[in-house]
Amino acid sequence: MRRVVIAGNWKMHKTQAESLEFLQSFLPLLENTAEDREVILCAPFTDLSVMSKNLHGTRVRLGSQNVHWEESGAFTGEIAPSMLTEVGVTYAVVGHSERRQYFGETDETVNFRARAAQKAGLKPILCVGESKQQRDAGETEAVITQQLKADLVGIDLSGLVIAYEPIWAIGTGDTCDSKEANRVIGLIRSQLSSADVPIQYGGSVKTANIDEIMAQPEIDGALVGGASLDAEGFARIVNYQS
Ligand code: G2H
Repeated sequence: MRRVVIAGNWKMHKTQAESLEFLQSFLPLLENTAEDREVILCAPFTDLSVMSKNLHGTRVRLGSQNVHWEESGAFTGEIAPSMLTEVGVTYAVVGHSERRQYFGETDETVNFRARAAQKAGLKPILCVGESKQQRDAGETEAVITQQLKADLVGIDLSGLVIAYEPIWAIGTGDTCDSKEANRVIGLIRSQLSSADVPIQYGGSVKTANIDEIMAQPEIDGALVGGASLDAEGFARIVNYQS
């Protein structure tokens, strides 16, 4: 039985004060959430410590939005795995398309980050997905196959979550058709040597489409950006109707 994993990716949103305000509204809304749903908030680095204190004893796990592969050193602007585990972080997003697109991440650096995360006891949420141009050229399968091959070198699949995020559906309101997302996620699963890896869909997930997305048999959860910023909205997503 695969796990259901719903993660909010706040990107560059929310100060510490705003993150605490969110939790105050959000946590009570999880009282009746099905036991088998894992709930994660991937917050900006500056929020993690204070959030961790406020999440103690709750079911919500914390995630970072990136992690470096070295433990320390002259890497301005980066964060080490142990700095994250020390403040109670459990998950680390790696290879988000915004990192690949705007910050020069390659499959090689994504793989370094994922491996270092696992070595430190963090669980990577590895993002893969094709661009509009690649989709239009019929390259979706080839692109994803190549990403998986390179990103998963040396990775222990038992501690991994994968997020399929078609780049053209991110933050655009242009959600990938749920059946198509299901198809690609099935393809991703067929390339893994373990059948147990939770695979999420990400890209304009919102309250209006979460039930349909989660009804798809291959989809084990969601990585939610914009719609995770509002406590009531994200709680509705976590409490999707199955
Ligand atoms: C995709 C997603 C979260 P959004 O990046 O990772 O963002 O839901 O805003 O499309």
